[in-house]
Amino acid sequence: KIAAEPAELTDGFHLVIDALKLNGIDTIYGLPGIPITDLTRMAQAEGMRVIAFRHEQNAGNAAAAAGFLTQKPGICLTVSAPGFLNGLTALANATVNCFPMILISGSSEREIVDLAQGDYEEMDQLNVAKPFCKAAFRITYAHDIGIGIARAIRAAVSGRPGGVYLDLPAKLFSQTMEALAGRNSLVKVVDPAPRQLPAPDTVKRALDVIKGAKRPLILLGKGAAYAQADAEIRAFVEKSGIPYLPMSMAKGLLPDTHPQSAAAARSYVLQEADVVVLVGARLNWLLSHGKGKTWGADKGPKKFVQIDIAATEMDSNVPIDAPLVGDIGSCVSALVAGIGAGWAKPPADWLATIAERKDKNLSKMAAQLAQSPSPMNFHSALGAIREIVKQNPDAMVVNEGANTLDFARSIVDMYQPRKRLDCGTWGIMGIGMGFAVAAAVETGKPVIAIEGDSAFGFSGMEVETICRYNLPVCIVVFNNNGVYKGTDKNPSGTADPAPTVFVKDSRYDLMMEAFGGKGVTARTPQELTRAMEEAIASGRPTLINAVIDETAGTESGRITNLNPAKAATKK
Ligand code: FYN
Ligand code: ADP
Repeated sequence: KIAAEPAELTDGFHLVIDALKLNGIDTIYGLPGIPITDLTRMAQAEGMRVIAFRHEQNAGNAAAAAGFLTQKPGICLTVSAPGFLNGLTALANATVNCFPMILISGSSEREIVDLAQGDYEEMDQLNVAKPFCKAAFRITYAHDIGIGIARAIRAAVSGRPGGVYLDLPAKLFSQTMEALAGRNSLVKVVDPAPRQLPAPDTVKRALDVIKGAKRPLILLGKGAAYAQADAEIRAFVEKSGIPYLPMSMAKGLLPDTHPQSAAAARSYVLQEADVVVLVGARLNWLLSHGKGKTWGADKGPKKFVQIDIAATEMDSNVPIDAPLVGDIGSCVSALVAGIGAGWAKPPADWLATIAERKDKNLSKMAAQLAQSPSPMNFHSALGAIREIVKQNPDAMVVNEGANTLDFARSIVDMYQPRKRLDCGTWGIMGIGMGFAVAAAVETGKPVIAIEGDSAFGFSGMEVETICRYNLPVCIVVFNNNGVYKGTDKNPSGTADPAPTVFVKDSRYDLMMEAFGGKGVTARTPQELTRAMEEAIASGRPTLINAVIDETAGTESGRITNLNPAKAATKK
């Protein structure tokens, strides 16, 4: 008698990897540990790129940035309870920013967790995650891995993109099933983010509102950058002749040097425009909720056209006169199709006044950039970086901080779409090194991370990760000895430093040297330029400790107004 051949088996580990690969996901950002250590090893063995971090929040931020750059959900893989919670901050941030991402966490055994019997890293992760993401799922059986991952992918990228949590209990990984049945259980998601065409009457309404404008303005947000509808957006701007204002991560969608950019006349155009076309930008705090002084409340009502994939975004802060619900590519194409012969460009006096305001601000900026104080201030250091980015327009720029963020936004021009990653919708610190790693991994281009010294502290340990994977990341730390500035004193007479100051004259560059990268201290724009040129030419991980005047900088940069006033001590 001949014994039957044992059937070839697969297991939960391999089904997870195969399901991701089948859907074109080739990179995992994560941090190994119980119960997903072997998953990271096997994923690498199966040809996936596994980027292991030193803290899950940074891995999560990397996954989020990868999602923004590629339109595929970035994957963050973490261990249970504390690792999961660390990743959750990034998941929440991805959701708030509309970046597609999936946080996959190993979890402890359900029956023990649900009876609160005290498992290793016990936590009801699925329920904890729910308020912080778009959707949350748990997979209990190996044969559901295919459909579970398909569901997570579609949830992350369809409609308004965002974060998805996927809970994988430890026992799932070692479950086996026949290999053929396993293969058949996998799902390749068909058209994960279907186009959503705007209804024709909504397009007509929008065109009518725009045609009625005397002082029209287009406002491009990071949704427009995410949409990868670059040619359509350019056609809309150029054919309509309407001036445009980019939100920070929409910079470069059209080059910042474009004659129609009104970035340098921001306050003026927000106040004066009578019709505003929002393209993938929300009227949240970054846009003063669409009302008040910023929007020239005393200058008469404005009309809004809003393009967004999320219907519920309309009327969130002010009434929207012409909502255009659909994907940006389809909506903008429909508008372009309506701009035919006989389209009247915006009135010349509107364009002329914007140009005048813009020139004034540009000259003011040029004068500031022409100065070279010692020690450097934000302008002189950023002036050097501005030239480097001009010479390397395909480099990725990551930017966080308070003053370092705000000055860089207006000083460092961007020339290509999706090259700028920053603090985003929440205005958070801590995205720096996670975003920088993803920018390097996903694009292969040089990365310039412009970091406030405080901001850098949140993810600084990832310089080891950058060195380990030998990524072409050049970090410039704007070292002014503290948060906002380095001059605060402790008024109480105790020996403690003020809460806003750091160790004076810190050598952040030595952190990079510790892991084999290149560390440089730059005290002049020339030294900064030289070090950046070398970093880009060599592709070596580099950290430049840029010494900035500790008196430079203002409280909270350009958002000082958000600081609650000291009511109790007010005279
Ligand atoms: C802009 N400007 C320029 C240029 N670009 N002048 C000359 N040349 C160029 N290229 C002008 C612009 O017209 C404005 O002047 C001014 O510079 C500032 O422009 P900016 O930066 O675009 O706009 P503003 O007013 O700061 O925008 C508000 C904001 C922004 C809320 C969108 O501040 C922002 O994105 N903030 C994020 C802050 C954050 O997240 N911080 C992290 C937390 S810090 P005027 O037109 O004269 O006004 C915790 O403490
Ligand atoms: P910013 O901070 O640059 O102003 P926001 O994050 O506030 O940008 O706005 C982005 C908007 O873009 C969100 O409301 C989101 O729903 C929308 N969005 C994202 N992707 C698309 C897309 N492909 N089509 C249409 N709208 C999109």
